[in-house]
Amino acid sequence: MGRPIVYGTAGSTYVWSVRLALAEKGVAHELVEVGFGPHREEPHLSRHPFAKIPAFEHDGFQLYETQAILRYIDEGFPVAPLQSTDLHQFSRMNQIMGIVDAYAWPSIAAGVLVNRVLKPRMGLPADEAAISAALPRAQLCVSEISRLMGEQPYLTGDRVTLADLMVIPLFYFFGRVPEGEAPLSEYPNIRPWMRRMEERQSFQVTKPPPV
Ligand SMILES: N[C@@H](CCC(=O)N[C@@H](CS)C(=O)NCC(=O)O)C(=O)O
Repeated sequence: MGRPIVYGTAGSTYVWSVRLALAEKGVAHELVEVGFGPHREEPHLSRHPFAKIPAFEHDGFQLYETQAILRYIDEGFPVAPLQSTDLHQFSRMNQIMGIVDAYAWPSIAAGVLVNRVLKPRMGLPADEAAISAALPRAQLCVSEISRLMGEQPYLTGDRVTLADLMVIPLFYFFGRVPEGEAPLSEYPNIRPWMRRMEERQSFQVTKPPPV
């Protein structure tokens, strides 16, 4: 089998989740740089007609949508499984992955991080109203993920699953802006879980370079 190709940029939370999954499996991959912004030009549009990142390719098989890519990686490289066979843990993982797509990414990434981090980097003003509007939902995401995790070392049990890999990039970046400081520290299980994730080799080898 050839090396998977990930199209995107290291600082994208979704791209990072895909790279984390590959690293957890010990699968080397190629990262082909496709930056932020509307990727509407070819050849990216052929890989991802919705003009987002990541796109993924393995042995000529092309795929987009992070959840689909993550499951492909876990099923395609069976070593070190990232999905539990326990029905409750498996369902909790799927629930948290759904929370990321429906609520956490739109509030934490699109609402807070894009305005607090990305726009200023591009010389654009932050939309403070958008940040304020996104914060209650971002805080709810943290509290709900904390509640679902409970006393377990990882989000759905004793082992890292795809849910942990979808959440950690968002919480890591959220922890680096003033708005994320209080919500992430409010729940006793969240910071220790983040530290556990950040200590993993997969995190260390995929961590985006500081900009
Ligand atoms: N549903 C997509 C969402 C991907 C997504 O929103 N990616 C962001 C970067 S983290 C993006 O491409 N943003 C650029 C844009 O919206 O133009 C997935 O699960 O992969």
